[in-house]
Amino acid sequence: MSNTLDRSESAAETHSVDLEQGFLDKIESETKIEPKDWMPDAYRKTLIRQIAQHAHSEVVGMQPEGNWITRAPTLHRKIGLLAKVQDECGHGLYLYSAAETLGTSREELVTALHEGRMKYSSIFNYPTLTWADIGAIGWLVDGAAIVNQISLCRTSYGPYARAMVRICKEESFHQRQGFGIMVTLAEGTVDQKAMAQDALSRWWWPSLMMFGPHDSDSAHTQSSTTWKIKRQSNDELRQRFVDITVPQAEHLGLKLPDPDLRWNADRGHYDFGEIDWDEFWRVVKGGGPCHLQRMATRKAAHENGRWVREAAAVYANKQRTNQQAA
Ligand code: BYC
Repeated sequence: MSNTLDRSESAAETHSVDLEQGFLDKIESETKIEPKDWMPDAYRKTLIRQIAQHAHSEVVGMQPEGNWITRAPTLHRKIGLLAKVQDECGHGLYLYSAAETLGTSREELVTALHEGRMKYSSIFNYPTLTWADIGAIGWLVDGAAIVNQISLCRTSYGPYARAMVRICKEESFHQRQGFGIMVTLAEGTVDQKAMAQDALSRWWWPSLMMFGPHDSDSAHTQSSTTWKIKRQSNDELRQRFVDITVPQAEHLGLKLPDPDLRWNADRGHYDFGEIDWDEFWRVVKGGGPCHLQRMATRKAAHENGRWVREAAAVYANKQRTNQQAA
């Protein structure tokens, strides 16, 4: 009896080693991992955490910009902003769907956000005080998001990688509409240029924080890199963003709020000053200036949409029953 047990335990162990090796071979050969493939629990958990956090960021990220839809300065700007905010909602939906392929549900993920068990990006905890903030968000926040997400188009999990391809196309439109607003303001009156400068000064450091802590303090980078969920580290992507954005600020004739920013010919990159990591962690842990407001608005929107979800579920059931009866 005990021999039979030993044999079946050791067969199970061999099977699990084979599965793990098969998974690692796929990662090594750049074959995407698909929902029905075997994957280690920790890989699945990391993906659910990151994809859901990303989805929550897109949805909460509608709030700071939504704040300016009724006050956009022209009809043209209003249409552009409306389309952008709608796109963010769509990104959230693709991402929740990608997370659901890992065996969780949107309801579970949304509840975790509402109960403070999941995060959204630190950047959406800052207020949008003037119209120039809409330009700065498009230029810097979507610009940072593109740098991060272009890299994620090559992530190892198929549904996430494919969602990223589509999202990146839309983000590049967002970045251009934001930069376009900044160009108009920077070339406008003295007051308009000052407004653009003020927005840049407030959004610059929070945009750098979007890339997460230094690699040395990043809890997940090592395992995520091994599994090719992350293709570049937080610091590598942050540096890339700085290198791309400094010449754009120069083109606008605006000043980045960093006295330590300078070209380093030896490194072939811009050096930049130290991020205020106390502020970063305070915001990540829920101490950001707009955190309570963002969460209250999100929960109220969810509650107000309950009847729509219920009606959609009843309708879907009715369709299913009709199809079965036919
Ligand atoms: N904010 O080990 P680390 C958009 C957390 S939306 C908050 O480096 P990881 C847009 C991190 O979760 C774009 N938390 O983590 C929408 C972890 O805590 P937990 C949003 C942060 O995952 C509307 C801890 O700190 N983009 O584009 O390896 C309008 C340690 O960090 C942040 C994405 O979500 C942060 N900034 O790397 C306009 C991209 N940074 O979970 C635009 C997808 C770190 O252990 N996500 N934390 O409790 C990623 O690429 C990665 O998750 C990160 C962090 C690079 C952000």
